[in-house]
Amino acid sequence: MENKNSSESRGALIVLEGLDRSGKTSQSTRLHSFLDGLGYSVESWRFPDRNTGVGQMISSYLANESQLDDRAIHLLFSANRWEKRSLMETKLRSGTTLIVDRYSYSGVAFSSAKGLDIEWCKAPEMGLLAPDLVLYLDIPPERAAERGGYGGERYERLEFQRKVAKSYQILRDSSWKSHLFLAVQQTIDACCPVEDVEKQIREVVSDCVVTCQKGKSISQLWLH
Ligand code: DGP
Repeated sequence: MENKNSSESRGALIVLEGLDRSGKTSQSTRLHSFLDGLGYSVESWRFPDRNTGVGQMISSYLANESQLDDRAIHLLFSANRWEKRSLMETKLRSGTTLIVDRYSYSGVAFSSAKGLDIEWCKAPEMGLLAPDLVLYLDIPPERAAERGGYGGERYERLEFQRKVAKSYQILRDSSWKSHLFLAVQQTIDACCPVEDVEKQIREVVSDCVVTCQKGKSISQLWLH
């Protein structure tokens, strides 16, 4: 988006990223209650959104009920985000803060962990809304695997999660830094007790929400 409505008060787009079992879902819930308690309009979203037709194809792939080419599933995950883009923008402009459990960074990290070229993986994500804050819940793959075990979906294997962790690291080293002016990226040590992680998250999120409420333009992902 250009600079129109640049000073308009709006909700913040906050993304939580990390390996499977890094604690994103519990922290999203806690953050939601915190912001709600402060009187903000807030919604919790997650990707993949398994409720849409595309989401159901993704869900069946993750459950190993269907087989798809690596590039085809990559594009489906991306399409699943594109089909929610317009609603996402409407919500933000109406003042609702969105806490989003996984976004384009998962898209790139998981697919590039399979060996797909990182730039190829980023391409279909270009033009989606850029988050105002990306929180990476940092946890070693081995620690994540110890947390009550994996649920048995396609990617929930230690060896693969190690590759995903490396991909996230590459993204954080290059791509994330290159758009730091669009989104603040924070790495949160997810090995700490859950209350400590929650406290760290509250601190950075509060600043971000206030900034967006005062007025901040909405940017697009990876177009610069
Ligand atoms: P979740 O519902 O957060 O447990 O995610 C389901 C699985 O799908 C999880 O292993 C992470 C993976 N995943 C999430 N988003 C994407 C994506 O855009 N692309 C790929 N390849 N995998 C993804």
